Amino acid sequence: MDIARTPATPDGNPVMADAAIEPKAPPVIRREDYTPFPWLIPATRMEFELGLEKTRITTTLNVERNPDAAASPTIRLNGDGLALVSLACDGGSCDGHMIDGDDLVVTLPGDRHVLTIVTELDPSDNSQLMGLYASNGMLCTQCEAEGFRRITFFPDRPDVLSTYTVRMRGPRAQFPVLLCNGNRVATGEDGNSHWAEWHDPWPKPSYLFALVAGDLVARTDHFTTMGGREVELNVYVREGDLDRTEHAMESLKRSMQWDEEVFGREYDLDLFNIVAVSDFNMGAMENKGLNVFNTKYVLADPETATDGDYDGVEGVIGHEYFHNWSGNRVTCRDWFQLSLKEGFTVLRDQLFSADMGSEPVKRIEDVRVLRGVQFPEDSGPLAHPIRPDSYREISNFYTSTVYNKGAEVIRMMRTMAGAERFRRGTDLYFDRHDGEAATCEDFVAAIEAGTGLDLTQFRLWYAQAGTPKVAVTLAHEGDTARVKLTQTVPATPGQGDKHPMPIPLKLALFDRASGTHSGEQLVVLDKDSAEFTFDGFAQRPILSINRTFSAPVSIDRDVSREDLVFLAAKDDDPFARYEAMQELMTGHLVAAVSGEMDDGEREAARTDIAQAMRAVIEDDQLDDLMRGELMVMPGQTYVAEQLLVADPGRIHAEREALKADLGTRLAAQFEALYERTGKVPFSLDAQGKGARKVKTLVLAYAAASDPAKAAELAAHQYDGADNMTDRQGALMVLAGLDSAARTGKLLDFYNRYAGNALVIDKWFALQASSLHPHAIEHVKALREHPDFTLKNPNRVRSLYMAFAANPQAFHGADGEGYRMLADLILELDPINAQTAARFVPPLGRWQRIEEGRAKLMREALERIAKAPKLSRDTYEQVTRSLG
Ligand code: 0A1
Ligand code: ZN
Repeated sequence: MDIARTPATPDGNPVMADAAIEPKAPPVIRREDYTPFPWLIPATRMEFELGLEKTRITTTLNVERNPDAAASPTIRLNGDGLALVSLACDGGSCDGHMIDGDDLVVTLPGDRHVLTIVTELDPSDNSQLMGLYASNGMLCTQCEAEGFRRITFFPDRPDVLSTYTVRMRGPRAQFPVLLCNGNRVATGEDGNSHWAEWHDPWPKPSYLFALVAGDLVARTDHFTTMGGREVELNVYVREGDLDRTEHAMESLKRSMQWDEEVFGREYDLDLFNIVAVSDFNMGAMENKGLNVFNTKYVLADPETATDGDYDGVEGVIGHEYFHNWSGNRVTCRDWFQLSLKEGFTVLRDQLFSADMGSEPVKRIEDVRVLRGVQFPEDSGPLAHPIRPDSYREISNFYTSTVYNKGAEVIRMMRTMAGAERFRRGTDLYFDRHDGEAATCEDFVAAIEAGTGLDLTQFRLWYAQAGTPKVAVTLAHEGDTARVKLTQTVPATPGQGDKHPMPIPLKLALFDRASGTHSGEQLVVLDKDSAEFTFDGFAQRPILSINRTFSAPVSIDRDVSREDLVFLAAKDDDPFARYEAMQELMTGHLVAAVSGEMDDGEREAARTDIAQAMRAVIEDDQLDDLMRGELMVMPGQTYVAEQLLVADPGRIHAEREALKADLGTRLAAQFEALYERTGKVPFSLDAQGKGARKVKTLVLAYAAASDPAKAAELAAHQYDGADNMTDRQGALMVLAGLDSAARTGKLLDFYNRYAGNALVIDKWFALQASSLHPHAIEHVKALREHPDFTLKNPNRVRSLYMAFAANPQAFHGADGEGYRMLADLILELDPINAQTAARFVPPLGRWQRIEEGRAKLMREALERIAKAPKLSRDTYEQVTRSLG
């Protein structure tokens, strides 16, 4: 991928480089420049002559003028690195055509034409994994966002919908399975070759196109929809993986059922195929009727997958399936509207997973991701609204902001309307826009009309970036409590001045004497500041606020440790209990790191935290899954986020010190807990999962307080494990300790699972994320390991994402970690630009890190920026990160 090419704006016209930008800067695409495409493509026919090294594609486009767009004498067909073999118009030569940058521009005199385009590719040479590529001997495609233009010339934008008929032909022995979108309508044999023709009756944008050819086997099942349609379901994998597909298939059937029950959405084809591929840039892709998945989100059995992996498979299968309506039947007008499908679909998958398991635990997990990943994004140089205003490379906007904050924004509408009224809104949205390419505004307007809410001011959530901060004070006088709320929306790049947003906050006031409250209320803070009054409190009540995390804001409340201890033990909202525990620990860590604490204060805080943790351990009303959440310490990034400028080394040290202190104070309680949970037999239900979660947490505390004992317990847990969760948990703890068992167990793990790529990924990741003081040296050695390759995104992520998230290793004061990441980015960029660019954000945190390290982080970014040739992806991320 070369940045020198000239992409098209959403209106299909070439972009002139902004003179103010240095010459190598790729152009900026702006949301406000949208214009409809001048042509419609009612039908597309494609013929593929398949080969790993040479694939020839003949594409026939029926084009006609778009009556709703300004007329144009030409049609611009996007291409990306394509060689045009031949072009015909209406069966003969064209009046005129030219190659402009990577695009093909054809002069079309009439109102209707047929264009025939032949292109030729080498899929085995496609390491970007966009377009048509080879993976493990099979051929597959990835077209979102702009990959279709690497297959053929086409108006590669989501508002051009076409009906596709595809014939694919290839050697039978090499590609016994031939798959595409829609239904298989014909097949045939031809000597050693065979072919299949597929027709997708649903008009779709090019980003939903998919094709797969390979030697695959399938788990097959069926689902009968609520309207009585019999759907054949297949999960395709490589031969040896079939016995690890049961969970994926069950998750698919549950997703189909759930979407009918909760959103009234029914599947619309007779076939639904999932294919697992091992080389994939993201998690999975919702191509119409043919979802392509990273193997990580398909394959699972107890021996090789953790409980987290099981949940991941269920969640991602649900996510891709739900896109069939939120994304495919109603798609996006342009890529600025990405959150229209992604925010909504993430919310749908979150609600699904909550219904399949524990609702509060799922909520806590989702908030942890939001605060650990999205909040830092929102407070850094890459901050952008959930509906961005501009981009240079759209792949850089598949972000936690668009996905996770996007989901939170829609969740707030649901909270304000209530689930039932919200459903009326989504029904109306699907009715109004079925078959269309819609905008975020269309979605909000439908929710507004369906629910009766006035969302005028709420629309600011789509336009303004930055995490709002809400300061909360509680005053008490007579028998009245007054809660004062004040919001500030921080300035973000390109957005200096912010307006107040409507912030729905669920709250409850606990009576100090009875320890109960008289009902939860929803207040909406829609001004800079507002006061809410509550009567009937003889004593100052205890405030529980932002219950269930009703708004994606950070709360700055004036609360005593004593009240937090109360809430951690007694709040009837499980999320609020979790929050109180987190706040107790975060408050202490922030004060300790800031040096605002004397020994007496430190002792008092630690005593309170231990008391709260002890209550959690001993509360027999809690299930272990929830207990585990209450025992988790706040993450390093989350603590850093509370500080204007952080010293990663100090945060790490204080965090480990608190862990050790709790491990010591609660040694007896932890031991009893470990013993009880150790007796719970393996099962995939909540009891089994909860026991495993708690067990490994206890080991992690012990590793800080009593490393020798932790090493012994972990080695024992490792040896006796009958599942991956226990085995990986034990090995994670061992990997961080300088114990004799460390090397032996790491070696055992490697030998035991050699050849299983997903498990070997874990082996890389747990060493790269370990607390071991020499973790950085281990990462260097692993980079040279024969199993490491830059060609496989899962492998690269398993080593380097884990490393970049390891505070001690990555943030060493000498800057070696930053240099290593910069080296990786430079080396990976020409191979896989999309994946390379995803490693830039950890370096972009420099503004929030102490001076010495900040300088070294900037140097690393500057070195990348100076590279003579950078992809558009990495160029954009690096320049934005430098600020
Ligand atoms: N729409 C997919 C995400 C996705 C985006 C780009 C890709 O290209 C490499 C792949 C997948 C989803 O939300 O699941
Ligand atoms: Zn998605």
